[in-house]
Amino acid sequence: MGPSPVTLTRFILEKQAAPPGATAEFSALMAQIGLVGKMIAQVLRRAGLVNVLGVTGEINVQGEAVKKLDELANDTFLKVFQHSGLVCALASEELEKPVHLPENWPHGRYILLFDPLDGSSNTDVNMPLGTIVSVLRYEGTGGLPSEPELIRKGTHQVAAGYLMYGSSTMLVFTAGQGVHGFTLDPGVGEYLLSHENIRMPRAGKVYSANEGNYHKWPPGTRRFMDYLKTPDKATGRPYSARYSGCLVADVHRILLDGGIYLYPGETDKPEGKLRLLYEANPLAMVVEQAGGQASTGTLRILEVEPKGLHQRVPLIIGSREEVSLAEQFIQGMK
Ligand code: AHM
Ligand code: MG
Repeated sequence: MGPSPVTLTRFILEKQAAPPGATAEFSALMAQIGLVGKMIAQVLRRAGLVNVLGVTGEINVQGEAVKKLDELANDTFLKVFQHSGLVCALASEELEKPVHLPENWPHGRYILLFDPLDGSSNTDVNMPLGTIVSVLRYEGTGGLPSEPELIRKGTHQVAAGYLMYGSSTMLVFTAGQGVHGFTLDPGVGEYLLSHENIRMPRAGKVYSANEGNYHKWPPGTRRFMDYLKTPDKATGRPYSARYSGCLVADVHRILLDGGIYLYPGETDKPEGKLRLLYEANPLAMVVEQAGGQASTGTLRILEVEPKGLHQRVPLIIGSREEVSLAEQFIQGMK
């Protein structure tokens, strides 16, 4: 018989893998995030059978067509958290404004900023999807946080993580003491520790980017891409291309195997596509905690001063060597 399985809750309680001074509360929060993941995964497994594919007909705050599954994932978050007594504010990619939690409802100190369903273009084609969560703690006295109080630099996150709906469902998170991965065992309905203390390789052999946009990229970004593809035995080039259309899945591969993911700024759209507060910041915290790096090309992601809830940012994330090299190309030093 092997060692007894370690559940998410047991791990957080025993290893103190929580922000300082908050073990029990944080373990309850993570269990509820896990529950959201189980509920979304349950629907995704049967998606082609239960009329949840396609669009709702709505356009969201980002100007994107809302998929039925985007709406369903967002509603799942709200159902699980609104009355949980664990949070004092919720904000989502799918909602223009933070969710209003009436004063007379139970509240906790946590603020969750989330992308309920990442990789929405994959919904109807049975490809990987994810959920991304950024966790802040409200330190204000009295009342509930106002919208500007949710718009904090990434360095203020107390925890961050993602769920990945791939061939297995996984929950990967950090509370500032390393990155830990759990795999959902559907038979027992529990997340079991499968990847303790993930460390990213210093360099990898994979790049992940939507190269269809190559001609929209500024010259430094194009030169970096050309470099990755130029054969050179000494440095092990060319790199292999892997791009799923789901940020979580692409970053997950890189977290485990090394390499670089880029959604850079474009000449006519320097802010890029991805959102700072609930996509770039949480993944940057995870990747940094595993020994990697995340940059806009000129600035550490976690140091970007946010101005709005749905602000976009160029994202270059992955192993230290490739991200540093990308910065040198983008800044014109190479
Ligand atoms: P979404 O949150 O609306 O799904 O958008 C984010 C997604 C990322 O998961 C993915 O890496 C990227 O957008 C794909 O964009 P593109 O189709 O332009 O390559
Ligand atoms: Mg997304």
